[in-house]
Amino acid sequence: MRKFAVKSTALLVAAGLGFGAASAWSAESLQDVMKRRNLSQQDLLAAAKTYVPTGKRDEFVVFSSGGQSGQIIVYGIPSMRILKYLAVFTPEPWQGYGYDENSKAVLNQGKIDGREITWGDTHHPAISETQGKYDGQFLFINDKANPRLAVIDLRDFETKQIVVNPIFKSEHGGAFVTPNTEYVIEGAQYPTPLENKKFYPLEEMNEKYRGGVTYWKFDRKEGRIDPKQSFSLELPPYSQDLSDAGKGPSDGWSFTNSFCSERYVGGIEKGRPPYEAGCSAKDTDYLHVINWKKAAELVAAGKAKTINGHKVLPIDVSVKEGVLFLVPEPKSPHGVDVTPDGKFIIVSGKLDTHTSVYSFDKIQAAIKAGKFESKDPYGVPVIGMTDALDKQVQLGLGPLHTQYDSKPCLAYTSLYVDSQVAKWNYCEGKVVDKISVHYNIGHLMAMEGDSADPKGRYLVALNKLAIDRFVPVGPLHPQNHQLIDISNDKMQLLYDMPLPLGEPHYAVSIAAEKLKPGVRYKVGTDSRTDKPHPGAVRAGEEHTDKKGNKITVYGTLIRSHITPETIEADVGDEVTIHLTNLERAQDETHGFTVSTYNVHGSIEPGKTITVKFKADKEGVYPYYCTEFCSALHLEMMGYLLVKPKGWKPTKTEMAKAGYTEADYKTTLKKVVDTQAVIDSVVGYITSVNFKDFPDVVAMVEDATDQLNKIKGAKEKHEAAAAKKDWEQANLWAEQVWQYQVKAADLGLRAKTYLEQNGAKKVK
Ligand code: CUK
Ligand code: CUA
Repeated sequence: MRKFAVKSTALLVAAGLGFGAASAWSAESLQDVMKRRNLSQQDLLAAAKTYVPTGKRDEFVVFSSGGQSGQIIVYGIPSMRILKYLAVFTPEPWQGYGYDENSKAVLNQGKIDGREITWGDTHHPAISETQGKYDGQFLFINDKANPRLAVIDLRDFETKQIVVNPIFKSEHGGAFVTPNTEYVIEGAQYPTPLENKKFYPLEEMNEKYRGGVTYWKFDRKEGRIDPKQSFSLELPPYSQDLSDAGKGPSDGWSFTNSFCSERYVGGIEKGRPPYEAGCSAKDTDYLHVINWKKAAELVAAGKAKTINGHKVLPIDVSVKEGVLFLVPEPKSPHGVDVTPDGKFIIVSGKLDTHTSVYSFDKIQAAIKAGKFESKDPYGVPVIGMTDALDKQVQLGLGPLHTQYDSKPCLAYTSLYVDSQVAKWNYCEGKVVDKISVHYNIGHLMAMEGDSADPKGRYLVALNKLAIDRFVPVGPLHPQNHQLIDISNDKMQLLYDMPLPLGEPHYAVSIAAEKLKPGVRYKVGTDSRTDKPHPGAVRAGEEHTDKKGNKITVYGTLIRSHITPETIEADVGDEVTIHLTNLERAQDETHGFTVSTYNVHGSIEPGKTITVKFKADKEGVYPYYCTEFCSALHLEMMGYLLVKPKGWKPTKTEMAKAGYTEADYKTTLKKVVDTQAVIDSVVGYITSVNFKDFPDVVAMVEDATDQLNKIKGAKEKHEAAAAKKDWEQANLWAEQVWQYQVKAADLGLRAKTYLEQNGAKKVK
């Protein structure tokens, strides 16, 4: 590093930029900047708390729902820098998601009744847990509109699976995981008949419509949900809302709240009062308390019925076997959040100023004693509110969601109507601080704040409206995520971040060091199945097959070359192109597209993808690499030739450039000079402990691959020179140089990496 710094100073001086120029910018003091930009001390403090200097990384990584985009937004804390959008329920061109066959296979799992659904209403992401703590292995998210759930593998941040809920028509109370990610919970929202495509009029709501909650079995080894081992509980036709899994003492239980337990049916066009009037008439709705461990045993013992091929535990069975109970909760409840120790369940009522703290112990005591105040119309036992409540705390107007601090008993609750965050102590039942946010806050999120081991430090307010916070961009505004420092007694607002991708409902955050994604795949991997791709080939094995009207290309990509460089088809042929990225170097992604055929792939090192299309129009279509991968990226191209029926060639030779012996000699000189650079780099690399750096070993492998190709090209230019074919001789000599340049580029990157990462001399 030091050496590098000295060098760059020397460069600056050489370029005529001495210290005179340098002091011109450093002359402006912090005070000058404060004055010029109209910043307060408080602003500077906030800036210092969020600024992540160039080259440094964030402490936490956030996975935010991307709302209606059907994607997930990944950003860092405290910088609030967006790192990536993860393609989940909707096509995403950059990642080739929905434009190559492998990712289409994942999206196709999300078809409902055969219909392709190209949007999603994502609400709640969840990180996989081990003993209630985030383990950073998997991520789940739900689609409220089209009841679906997706599995994302955090080894490569790619969506691997979408499952469609077999009995719901909408869902909201997911994704929430049980403490060891045995199940992913997904609760319904609006009651409907559970049988597929079954019509019952709204007059039969009470009899024929149902809610429910699904427990998707997660197979951690496979990294996939196993629908066959999954099941649901049939629930009364209340609108089930959010869910949370018990942990610690409450492990084995889960909690799902509800609104509109009135089962009111609106219809203002028929003269009936509207939904919002009828659905908030009663003072209380119901918290569903479910013993999922026992429910799973009952399902395994054959007590479930099968609806649409899915195991469903009927209400009467759940009641008889003691796995389902109700507890009244205040008016139009919204959040339900189990405390880190698993002892309490915190619920807020949107139309109530109180937040209710339920005691799991008390609920259990009432169940054991058989002490119920009543039964609901479906026979489900109702535990008296006072028999279940630990306390109620007045927090403010429109309390919604609650998150937890690393310090015991401290919680944060969003106040939608007040546009505030309340910090409060749920053991003592008192508010300790409040901070205003801009504007109506929905969810809020503290670092790992819904796990058994919250990390404190920061909180993000997920505001529903941004109104006037940002430079206007038209009537549709971005959402506003506001970063708040919670490391001290008083909360401090630090930063506003506009999020320009849907209405992000909920977000989860994890300590950055817990995430250890790979940088390359084993060569020939289908990243969507995690299995070897049948179309993968190694260098030298590339070939094109034609059978009838089907053309299959087994190709490769490596800087700056696509093999093959021409694909010939007859109009009407079906073209399948498999492409393997042979690179081992980190971040050497290639993209691939064929002009006007609406295909695109993002092929990271080692990955194999397939694009497929019908060459249904004659013509000449360039294909090329879409990532600026190297100095000769623009040359990373080829042609798809779609020939009309019965076409015959008339000209059989390519035009010549007219290279001479002198050109050939110049190229040879260039080759010798470049070899000297390579030798010096190789000398350095082998003089240090490069084998201790896996990234460098990968780069050396790539470089060696390139250098190994020189022999064949050299034989060709020497043979051509012997025949005085200077055209061929010069071009093949140029190709030798190409291989050298790529090897040298990798070598220099490896050298810089070693210098910056403290490589040590070896004898
Ligand atoms: S919900 Cu949007 S603010 Cu879908 Cu979690 Cu509460
Ligand atoms: Cu590969 Cu550009």
